[in-house]
Amino acid sequence: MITRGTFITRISGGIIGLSLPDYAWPVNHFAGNNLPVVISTWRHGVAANETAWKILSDNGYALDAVEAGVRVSEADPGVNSVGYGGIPDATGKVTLDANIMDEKGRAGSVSYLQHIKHPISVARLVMEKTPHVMLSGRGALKFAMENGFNKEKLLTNAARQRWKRWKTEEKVYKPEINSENQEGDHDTISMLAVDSESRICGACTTSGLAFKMHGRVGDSPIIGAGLFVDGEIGAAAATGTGELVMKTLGSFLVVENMRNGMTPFQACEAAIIRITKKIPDFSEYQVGFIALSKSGEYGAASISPGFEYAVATAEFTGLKEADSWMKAQ
Ligand code: SD4
Repeated sequence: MITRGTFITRISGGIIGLSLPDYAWPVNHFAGNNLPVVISTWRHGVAANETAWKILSDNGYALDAVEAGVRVSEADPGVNSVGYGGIPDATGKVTLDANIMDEKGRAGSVSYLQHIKHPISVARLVMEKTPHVMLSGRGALKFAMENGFNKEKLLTNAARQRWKRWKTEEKVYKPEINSENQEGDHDTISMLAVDSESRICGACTTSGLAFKMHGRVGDSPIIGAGLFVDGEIGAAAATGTGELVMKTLGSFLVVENMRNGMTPFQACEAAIIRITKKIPDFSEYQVGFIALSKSGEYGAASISPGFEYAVATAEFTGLKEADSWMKAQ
């Protein structure tokens, strides 16, 4: 377990010196001995990683791996903040955000997309087939349908029941998604992978915060907020209350921290510290970052305890819990 002292000392060492710290990492820093590596957010990341790993271990491309991986969560009605089965907004509509980036810095995203089960694949097409980075709302839907995607009903009975209960019992939008009171409402999947040829890519897909205001778009489709990849350095992605991540451009910050010499774990911690400095009521929210370097080192950090992330490497497959700012206090 880390203490407040070590948490802050490590960060200030990195910020002041902008160089690697001169001590061994006791916890939560994982060296990349072998490529490939894939990491993703939350418990459902284990199944998603499994699909990604099949591609990676067959010397496949990291971009194919992250797309195929997060599609597992998008299709799973039990994952209630992603794709099919996602909890709707305050008006009962399932609206989706997704973002994908490759090792060359190319990016594609969709926001406020309805009726399409796999927004990540639409985002990839935006990246590969258009001169743009982001398509939104009806335009994104039209683009998807022109490219062979079918309109589907994404609101499951279970999600509809949750929404009905929320409408009658709670009515007001409460963006509190701390791990203690989450009720499973925050399980966006963000996935980062580096393949055996050192190509690093990332994907992020979500139905956003449960019962959000109609029209609300979160951090997940915003390049540099929910996801950022720099093929020379590494990649980072976020989960949690997107408003905090957007206001601090969290994933970009994590990658820049790595560029300046921090390890992935230290870079995530520094981005969490930035949130605690800039956002007065940060402790009411959960945010988690995962990061992966081009050489396969990885790490994660969060505001509150309880943020788990899934890892698949040749040596380890399973879940790890990120160090949290709250626990370190
Ligand atoms: C959002 N960041 O829309 C997403 C939600 C999320 O885990 O990640 N939940 O703000």
